[in-house]
Amino acid sequence: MNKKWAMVTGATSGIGKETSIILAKNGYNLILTGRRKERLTELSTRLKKDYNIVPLCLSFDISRREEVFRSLESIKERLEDLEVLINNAGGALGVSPIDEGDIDQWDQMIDSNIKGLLYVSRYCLPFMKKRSSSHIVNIGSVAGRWVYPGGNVYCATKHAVRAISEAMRMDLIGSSIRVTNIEPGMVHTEFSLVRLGDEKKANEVYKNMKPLEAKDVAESIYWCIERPAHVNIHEMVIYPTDQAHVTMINRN
Ligand code: 8X3
Repeated sequence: MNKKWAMVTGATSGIGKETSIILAKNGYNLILTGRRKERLTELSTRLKKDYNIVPLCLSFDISRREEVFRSLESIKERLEDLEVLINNAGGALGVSPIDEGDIDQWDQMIDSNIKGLLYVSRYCLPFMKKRSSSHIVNIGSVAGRWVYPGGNVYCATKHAVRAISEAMRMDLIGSSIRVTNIEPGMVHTEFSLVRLGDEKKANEVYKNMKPLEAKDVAESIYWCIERPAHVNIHEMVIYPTDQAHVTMINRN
């Protein structure tokens, strides 16, 4: 039986949820975090039923530093065993041009996608560093490599995730911690609904094309984690076949 412990932030939906399922299926013990407590409980019940894994669930808002540290502090003995950290929480809000952007949305993206990732990593890394092997997987985006109209601040946060991933690798060399930055293109999750706040508009995004599913990305994450300890996949860009570049989509 695999006794490894993994933590997934933003486990309540999309890529985070599918990654949690794949990890549970493969015998990982899990620490799941998210804002929506009921969804964490629902997922936890499912994982117990299907895979006999009872996750440790922590409900907090990743953008609130005190909340994050208080929650992680409450399970700090468990973090001694943490081998895999999936920094998945975050998202996009809005597509306004930069001169019309909603500043609250900017703050929220910066606070979750960058600062939240840093808070969790900063707390967990000293524990992970003590292990003979461990792995941080940051969920970046193709928006962390290329910018597109209306992407402005969201793209900036994902560029930051890429920079942080590179910095982590440099600062942690010699510690046996692997760092992978996963960079998906269009994935069919709540992503567009949250970003646009409108179901009809969100459906338009994926109209007449076949996007990635969260499970496709989760399987790729799992593949990276399962490489031997001396193999570190630095970055993985995953587009759907119908998307050749951030703004080039086949809808025929
Ligand atoms: C999600 C991909 O292209 O909508 O991060 O920015 S994209």
